[in-house]
Amino acid sequence: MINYTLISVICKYRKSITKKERKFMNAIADIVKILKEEDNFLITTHVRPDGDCIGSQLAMGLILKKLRKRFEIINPDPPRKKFEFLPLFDRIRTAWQENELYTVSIILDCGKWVRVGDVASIAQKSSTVINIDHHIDSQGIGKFNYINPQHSSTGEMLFYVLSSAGINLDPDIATCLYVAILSDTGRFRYSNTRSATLRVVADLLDTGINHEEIIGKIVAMENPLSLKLYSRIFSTVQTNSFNKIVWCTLYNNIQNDFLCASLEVESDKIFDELRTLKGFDVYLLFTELPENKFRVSFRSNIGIDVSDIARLFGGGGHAQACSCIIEGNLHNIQYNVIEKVERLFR
Ligand SMILES: [Mn+2]
Repeated sequence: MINYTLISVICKYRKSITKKERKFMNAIADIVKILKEEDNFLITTHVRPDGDCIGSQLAMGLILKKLRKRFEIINPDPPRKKFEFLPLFDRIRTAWQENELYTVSIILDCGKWVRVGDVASIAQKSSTVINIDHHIDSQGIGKFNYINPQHSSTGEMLFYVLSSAGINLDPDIATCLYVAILSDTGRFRYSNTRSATLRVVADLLDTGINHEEIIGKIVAMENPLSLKLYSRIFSTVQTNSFNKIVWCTLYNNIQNDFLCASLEVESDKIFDELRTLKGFDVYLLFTELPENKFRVSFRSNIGIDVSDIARLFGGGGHAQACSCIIEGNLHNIQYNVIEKVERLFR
């Protein structure tokens, strides 16, 4: 049985642990105690769930299943169809009754009630709330919080939780955690990929899961029209005057032209391509929303924190990946946002 607890990973290279690391280990121990002692759990996550949300939730579901606990997975928004190969995927609900009551609510990959969307109203009724998250602006909304922005993903954090609980890592759980980590590290290309991340990943692969097959399912495009859609989006590419900031705009008319094919636009796919441009450090996507609003998604290279700008406009997220929604005219929004980003280079 693989048993890498947080302490065994740290102490592989150091004799002693820091006060902060001790705090994390205590947090994990408290959460494990609740998982083992309580019953009737709600597992939820943030709006517009990504691969880390879904992978982490399903892994948590599998952990609770092994502990013979009752649980429900309820999300504010539906998961992407590409994750349907994951175990327990069919258990994800996006509809609920307001009178549903759970003893313990587990909020994963999200550290703010507003980000839990409408599910917050049932989650807040639980007598115990557990919050596991790695976002830098996490508020620790639970009675029990395991919040550590040093980790690549919530999936990576759950590895330590299940390890501490003495739960056997099996291929099903490993697949879910692998998808979670793959998603948040951009398949190990982002700066949040640390040695500890890869050590966890090595253990996941040791369960016999197929790396190539899983990656294939994550990056797959099911419809050839998707390529046309992405090429339309890439045709909007613009750069700032000193070539450090590059952005695309997803106009409503592009989205409408492909409505009948019900294609999903994944911002990560757009950023994957933008990031291949040499010399640039900040990547933006402006998505036109109803009611004269635009979502601005930010990505940046290590050393450039764009999250303050997202927060300035009422959004949030990580230093290198965040977003906000701004109302108004696209030209003004782009001018304002790019002017703020350019200041980071002065
Ligand atoms: Mn995450």
